[in-house]
Amino acid sequence: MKKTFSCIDAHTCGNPVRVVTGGLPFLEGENMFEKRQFFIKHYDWIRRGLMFEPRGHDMMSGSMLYPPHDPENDVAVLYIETSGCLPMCGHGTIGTVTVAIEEGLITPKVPGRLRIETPAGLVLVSYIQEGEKVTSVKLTNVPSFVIAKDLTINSGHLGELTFDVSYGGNFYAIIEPQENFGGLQDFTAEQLITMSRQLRKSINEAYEFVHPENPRINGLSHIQWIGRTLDEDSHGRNAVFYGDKAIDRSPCGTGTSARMAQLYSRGKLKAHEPFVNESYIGSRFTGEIIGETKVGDFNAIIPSIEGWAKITGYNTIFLDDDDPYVHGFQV
Ligand code: PYC
Repeated sequence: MKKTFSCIDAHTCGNPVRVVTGGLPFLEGENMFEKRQFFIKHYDWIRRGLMFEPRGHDMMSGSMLYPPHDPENDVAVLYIETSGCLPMCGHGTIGTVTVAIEEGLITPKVPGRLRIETPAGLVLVSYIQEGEKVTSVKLTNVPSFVIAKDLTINSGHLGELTFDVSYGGNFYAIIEPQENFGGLQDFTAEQLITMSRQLRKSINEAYEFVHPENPRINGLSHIQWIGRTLDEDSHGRNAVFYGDKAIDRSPCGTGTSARMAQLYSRGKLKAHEPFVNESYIGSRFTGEIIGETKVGDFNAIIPSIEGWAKITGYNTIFLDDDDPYVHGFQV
């Protein structure tokens, strides 16, 4: 059997976003979180086929658009990537909005604004369109909060490390420069990947992280290494590890949200101050704390993230059962 998927490929500040526009499966569920569970149970082969080699690569990520459940909203999004289906993805949202508006996939109820249902909750977006191009997308992310501070772990490669864990749509261990770690600038992407994989495993063995309002969001999935900025006008720089072999080429929307929540909780970032965050390759998002709230007993921020994306082309992809690698592979 051969299945055909129409895709529009794009990148957000360097990180790929493959928006699947044709061949989407019907998903059961009352909201995007339930639909995500249904997709994982019945259709994960689509994700693997479209994200893994030979049709994708270690950094590949993407999205699928569905009708909203609440008629007040414009669209619902399922995120897919090499590690699974993230509850929320910032760079994925910026890329998806750029593709959806430039290609006319959705008609916003209010031009320049979108209300997007994601598995992690409602995400509000504003965008700037100049002619046919979307030049900037700003999203209000889900409430972000620090769940644990000053934890320690024997990291294997670097010895003992101290870190905070913060939620920005995914759980992040944030490793700031310290005695055994001088900053991400001292390491190649390859080295960061090797260290992160072991570190994530050790942290998940030693600690448990559960979202206080949705226990099905749990476990540390991402490591965020902090380091010196490339541009003196920037306020931060990260290298975000996700999946098994990926270092985000963008500054990572959920990662930047988690980082702002951490800086805020440590009194190092105030509400309404711009936070220009660089990625491993030097591309930039501008974050801002636009409000404060509570998640369970935790003090949380409402972060906004602004960035840009570019469409790279159209892609018609076959998943054909006569191909031994129809569902992809990882090496
Ligand atoms: O931008 O939130 C993000 C993201 C998550 C994983 C890769 N990018």
